[in-house]
Amino acid sequence: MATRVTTNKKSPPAGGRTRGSAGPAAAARTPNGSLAKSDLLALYRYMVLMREFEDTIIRLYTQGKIVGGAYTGNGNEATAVGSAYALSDGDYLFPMHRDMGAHFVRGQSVDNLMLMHLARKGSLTEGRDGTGHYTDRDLRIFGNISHLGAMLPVACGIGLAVKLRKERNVVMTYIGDGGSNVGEVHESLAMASAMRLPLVLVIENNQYAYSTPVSRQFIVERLSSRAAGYGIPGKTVDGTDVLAVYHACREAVARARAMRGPSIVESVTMRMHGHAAHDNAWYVPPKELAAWKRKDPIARFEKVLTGKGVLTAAMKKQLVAELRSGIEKSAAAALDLPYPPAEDALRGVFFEPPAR
Ligand SMILES: Cc1ncc(C[n+]2csc(CCOP(=O)(O)OP(=O)(O)O)c2C)c(N)n1
Ligand SMILES: [Mg+2]
Repeated sequence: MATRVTTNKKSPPAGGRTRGSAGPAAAARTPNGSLAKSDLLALYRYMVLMREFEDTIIRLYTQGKIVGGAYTGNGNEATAVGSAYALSDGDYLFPMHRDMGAHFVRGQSVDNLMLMHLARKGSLTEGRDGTGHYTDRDLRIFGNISHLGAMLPVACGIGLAVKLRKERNVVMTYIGDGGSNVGEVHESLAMASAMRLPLVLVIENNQYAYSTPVSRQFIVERLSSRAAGYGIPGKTVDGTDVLAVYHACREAVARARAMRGPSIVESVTMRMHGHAAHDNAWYVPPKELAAWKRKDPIARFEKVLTGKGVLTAAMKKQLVAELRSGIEKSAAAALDLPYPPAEDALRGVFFEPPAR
């Protein structure tokens, strides 16, 4: 496996396949990690893309075109995008179910993610799964499986491989406030810290684990304070502020790349929808939701960009129209494709001896 460390970013896709294209941010990054205007616009674009894509997923679900669950990261756009943007080409991403924007930042196409959600033939799992549970080895994206925390030991394994091969890549992974309590998270952090693995764990504290509020999950003030138990840095950031997330993750990534070991970044935000499309979140007090609505990550970043003169109302309108049309085309094309044949469902599950 070749070592690849560059600061190239993929072009934010409007829909369609965009693999391998270097984005406007490619050469603009300064060594201290400060962001050029093109980076700011790229971050904004990825966040809007995530919101637009997921709004479409919810619509397709309510139309009965997506079977199973439909999970979205409304409220998590700054966390998903800001964190993944701190990575470089050749790094590894282990996203969770609220991190659609991170897939896009790492170069995944709208088409591929649409095919995944619609479980159509030709999707990355050949239609066997209707969410983001896939692996794309080319892009070094290792998607989550249902069992919370189960991918953390796998992320550690990749980190160990990177270290043994003397590569300089970083593994970024995520866990929710609820998932942060499972045993594998502790086991993985114990191993990663003792072995100084190049791991960044983003804890997405979005106030709820399904219907359980954080007040009933733990009594520490900050989940990042748990880092002390592993002797590693832990930082808490405002998860509705994409720049705060980016800078905290960038620091953690730099530490990991220097083989100084793992870090925890706790990103505090709100899950603005129910657990999934089937859950109307009746248990969330309306006042709590309303307070977080005022901190919408996209609206918040829009204000920053408008204030800096980087974004205008006309640019925003054009961007949204362009992204929507790309997503619509992608959905229409995927809906035209068949489901995979039923007899294919078990393929790739059990060992298949080579044909004689
Ligand atoms: C080990 C395990 N326990 C329980 C579940 C069922 N489950 C799926 S998502 C979820 C809530 C997760 O909450 P959190 O980790 O805070 O992430 P969020 O959905 O809020 O982003 C639960 C309980 C599971 N998938 N895996
Ligand atoms: Mg949660």
